[in-house]
Amino acid sequence: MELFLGIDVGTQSVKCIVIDCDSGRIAAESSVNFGRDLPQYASPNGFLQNENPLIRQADSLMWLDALELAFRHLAGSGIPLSAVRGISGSGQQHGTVYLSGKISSLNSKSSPAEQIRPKLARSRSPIWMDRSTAGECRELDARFGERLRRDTGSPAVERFSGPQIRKFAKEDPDAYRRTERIHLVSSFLCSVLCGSDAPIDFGDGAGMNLLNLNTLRWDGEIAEFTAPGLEKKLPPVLPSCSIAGALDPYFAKYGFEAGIPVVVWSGDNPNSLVGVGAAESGCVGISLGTSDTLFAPMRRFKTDPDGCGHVFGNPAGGFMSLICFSNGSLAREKVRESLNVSWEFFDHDACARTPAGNGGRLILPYFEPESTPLVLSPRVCRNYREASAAEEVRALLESQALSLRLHSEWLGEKFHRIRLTGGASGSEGFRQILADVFQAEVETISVTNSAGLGAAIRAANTVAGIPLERLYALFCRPEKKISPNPENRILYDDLLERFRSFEKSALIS
Ligand code: XUL
Repeated sequence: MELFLGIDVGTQSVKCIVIDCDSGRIAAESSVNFGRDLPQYASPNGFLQNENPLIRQADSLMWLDALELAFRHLAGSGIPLSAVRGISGSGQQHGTVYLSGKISSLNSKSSPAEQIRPKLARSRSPIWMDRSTAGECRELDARFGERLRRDTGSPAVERFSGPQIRKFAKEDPDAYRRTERIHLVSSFLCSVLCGSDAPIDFGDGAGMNLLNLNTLRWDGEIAEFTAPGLEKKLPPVLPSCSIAGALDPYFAKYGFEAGIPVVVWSGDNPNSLVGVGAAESGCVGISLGTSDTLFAPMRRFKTDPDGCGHVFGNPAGGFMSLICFSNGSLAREKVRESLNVSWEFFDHDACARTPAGNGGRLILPYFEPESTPLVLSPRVCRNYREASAAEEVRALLESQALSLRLHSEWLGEKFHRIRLTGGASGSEGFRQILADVFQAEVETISVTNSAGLGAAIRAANTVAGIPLERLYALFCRPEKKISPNPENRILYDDLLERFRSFEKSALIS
C-alpha cells in the first residue's frame, strides 16, 4: 500500500483524505466540523461572532484541535496510518497567524493547541471573509498604484494578508513588534506538523499582496510599506513541490511514522486546481463551497482590469487565475432558510419545474460583504417583485452562474469544459444551469473534497515522484458529464447582458 494524506483546513471544517496510489482508491476520509464538533470555540460558521459584519476572525487554536480530532477519527477508521508515506495540506487562503516565537518540536505532555497558545502574539486570526481593511487598501493603492496589480497579480484586496497585517501593525504596534513570525493558515498548520517553521508556497503566497510574481520573492519595498520590518517576519516562499520538513514525533500517537516527509502546504484554491485534475488540462475549475470560486491554469500571466480576479501560483508550475464570489453556498443557505425549503426542493421543484431564464428574474445575493464585485455593505437586490419559492431559487442559481460567467470574461477564453467540485456540485439542477449559461460540458469527479485531494496528490507527486498525469487518471476521472442545451444559448447570452446592466445599476445606486 502506498498511502498519502491530504488535509484541508477550510472555513467550516478540517477534512482528511488518504489516497492509495497502488489501488487508485480513497483509503479513508475523516471530517471535523468546527460548529458541530468544537462548540467550545463558539464559531458555528468557522469564525467568532462580531457586531461589525466587516470583521471576521477565528481562533487559530480551533484549527489545531480540529486537526487532532480529525487524526483521531482517521486512526479509528482502521487503516494502517503507518503506511502513509507523505503528507501535504491545504488552508483557507489569506488568513494570518501571528507568533511571538518560532514553532518548535512538540512535547507529548499536552496538546499542540496548549503548546502554541503562549506563542501567539495575537489571539485572533483575520480570515478571508474579513473586509475591514478598506482604509489600508486605499493607502497601498495610493502608494503603489498599478504596480501592485502588475507585480503581485492583484490590486490591494481587503481580505488579502498584506492589508490585514498593515491594519494590525497600525492598531496594535506593540503586539506587532512582539510578532516574530507571520504565517498563513497553510504554513501555520504545516509548521505544527513539522515541529519547525515551514515555508509558504507560491500558490498561497500570491494571495497576500506581498509576493512579486516576476521574481517569485517577497517584494521588499511593498513589504516595508505594508508594515515596518515585515519581510523578516515572513517565512521563506518556495515552489509548492518543496519538502517543508519531517513529521514531528508527537503525531506518532495516531499511528503515523515519525519523520515522514511533509510537503509544503498550499491554499485551498491552488490545491483544488490540482484536485479536480485541471492544473494542466486546459479546462476550468469551479468550486461551489462556502464561497464559489472559478480557477484555471494561465497560459499567459495577465491581470483583471476590474481588480476582482487574481493571479496565484499554480502548484503544477506557472500561474493560475482565481475569482472568488464570497456569497456562494452562504447565499444558497440563506435563501433555503428564508423559504423554509429543503435542498431536494432546489433540484426537484426549483430547477425541474421552472423554465430556463425564469422570466428574466435576477438576484444580487450579497448577504455578506462580496468580493466579486466588491460590495462592502451587505444587501440583496432583486429586479422583480413577485416570485414563487421555486422561481426565487432558480433566480438565485441562474444569477450566481451568470456572475461567474460575467466576471471571468477578462480571462478572454471560451471555456469548453468545466470541472465542478464542492458541496453544491451534487445538485443536478445547478450543474445543468452552469452547463447552459457557459455552453460548456460540465464534469464532476467522485471526490468533493478537491482541496484535500489536491494536497494528497501533491504529496504523492513530490515524495514518490508519481507523475501528475497518472495521479489524475487514478483519482480525478470524470464521474458525471452534463452537456449544455444548445437551445438555451441565446436566452442566456441575452440574460447575461441584462445581468450586466442590473449589477452595474445596483452598484451605482
Ligand atoms: C479566495 C478566497 C476563498 C478562500 C476560502 O481568494 O478568499 O476562496 O480561499 O475558501
